[in-house]
Amino acid sequence: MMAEIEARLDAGYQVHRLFDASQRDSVEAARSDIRAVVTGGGTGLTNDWIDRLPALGIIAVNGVGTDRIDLAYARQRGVHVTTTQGALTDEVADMGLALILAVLRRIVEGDRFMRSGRWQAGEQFPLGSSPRGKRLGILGLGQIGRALGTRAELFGMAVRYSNRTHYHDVAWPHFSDAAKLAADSDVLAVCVAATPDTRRVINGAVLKALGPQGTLINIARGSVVDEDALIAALRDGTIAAAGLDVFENEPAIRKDFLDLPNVVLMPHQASATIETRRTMGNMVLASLDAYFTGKRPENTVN
Ligand code: 8YV
Repeated sequence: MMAEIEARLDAGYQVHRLFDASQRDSVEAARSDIRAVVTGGGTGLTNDWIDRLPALGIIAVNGVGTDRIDLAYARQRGVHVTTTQGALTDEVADMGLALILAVLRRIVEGDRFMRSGRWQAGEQFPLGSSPRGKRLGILGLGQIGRALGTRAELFGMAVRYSNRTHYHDVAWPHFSDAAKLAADSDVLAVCVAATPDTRRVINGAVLKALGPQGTLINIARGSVVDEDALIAALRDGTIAAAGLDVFENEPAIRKDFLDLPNVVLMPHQASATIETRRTMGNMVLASLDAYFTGKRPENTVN
């Protein structure tokens, strides 16, 4: 979290940092008194930890993903789980669009080209491709998927989506599954929540359906994509390119990604702007404040 948010946490609470190995002993000593945990969406809290904290009453997630928390178990234990729902929608959608443009317009490749002196040496840079007229398939039409679709339309993209619920308040065509959506998309953007149902839903068959001109964008979670299949598809031309903000085993990502020229990589930064992280931090503080003053935190999701 931002230093200013951590400072406010420290001012209001006695904080033990579970991620800091040097605090292991003090965390252990305080374990039975710990009443709240603050964590990230991609980090969560295991049931083992929930069991090890008998006084726990709230897990405040600095994010919207709850895939690393067993919500039902927390509920059964009487533990509120809160998120920063709504706060990061625009930021994450912006990252989706940024990755689309970065791939189509070869932004990162251009930067590498310049730095290696190839432009100066008279070499031609390859043409990019236009978003206009391209079909954008959105897997998961939640708040973020919708915000990405709205942006993409402004860039002339033709939006379609696949989602468990078929929404009638959007004019975008609905597809019943990821493979059908991929087959009718030039760019496939993964915006779906990570659940057991969506685990590795982007598999070899979906990538094959996306095809050799296709681009995969992932701003959701690494677990939604079969990374072996993705690496193979990027390597053998089954798909053209990818823009990825999330990975299965963050931050220890597969080294293969680093060797692939046709992928743009970001270190899980979609919500990471000063403004949005400040809003998120304030929401975490508000959830803690509500809990510790005996109110039901507003953004409880379980
Ligand atoms: C954050 C996220 O990067 O909201 C989520 O689920 O993954 C991201 O917004 C993460 O929560 C870090 O705190």
